Amino acid sequence: MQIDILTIFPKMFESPFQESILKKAQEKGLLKINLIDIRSFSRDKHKKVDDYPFGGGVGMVMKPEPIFEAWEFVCASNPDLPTKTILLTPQGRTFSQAKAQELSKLKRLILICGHYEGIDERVREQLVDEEISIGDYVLTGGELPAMVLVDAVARLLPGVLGSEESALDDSFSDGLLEYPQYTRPRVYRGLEVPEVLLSGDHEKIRLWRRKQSLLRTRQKRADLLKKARLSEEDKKLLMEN
Ligand code: 9D3
Repeated sequence: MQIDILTIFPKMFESPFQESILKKAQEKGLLKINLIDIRSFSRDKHKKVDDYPFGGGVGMVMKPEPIFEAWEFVCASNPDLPTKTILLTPQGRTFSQAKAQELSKLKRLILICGHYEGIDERVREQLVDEEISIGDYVLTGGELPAMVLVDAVARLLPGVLGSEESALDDSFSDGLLEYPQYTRPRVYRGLEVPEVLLSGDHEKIRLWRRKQSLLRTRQKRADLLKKARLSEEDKKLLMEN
């Protein structure tokens, strides 16, 4: 997958994309991320990327020309790839695991990070296929949301996660929260690991974990439990408490 990110703050992305799983995905050639500095497409002598809103009002609006030209530049760099252009904006639909799954099937994404009080509407009309928000709270720009989206999508690309950490048994994929995890030591400050996990009885462990997932989800995220499709075994496990 190729992801082109149009931003006025390309440096914000450097560290997050050069660590851990995103770094490995790029090294393995499974993911190519291009950072495009919108400012470098400004023809203005001061490299301006924003201006006052027509009609008056507070704040600044991102100018259309540098964004259009940056977008045309990245499109032309690889014109045959089917492409989806996404604007990160508080006005978008809220991002979700289902959306991450959907986007992970695509060959190429162009992400536009909004800023200031907004972005010239003609960018939305002409370039943008979809608008995405990461939740109902106010951030300073679309950069952190773009990183969130890239992280969530990249880990779903085939080969990015090892079979160990496979995305298949994620919380949110089956709609339940994860069961409690423990590692050594068996007793820490007098606090013991649940006996069943040391029993070696794999069926008993599976049932305990499933039950913990179900109970936790009911306790912490009742909204998720309502949506989850539960087996007869699941229903029985929940009835026990
Ligand atoms: C003046 C009204 N504001 C909307 C609440 C304008 C505004 C605030 C913050 C416009 C842009 C921004 C910067 N935020 C984003 O660009 C953004 C964002 C967010 O703030 N929260 C969650 N998801 C996203 S995606 C992009």
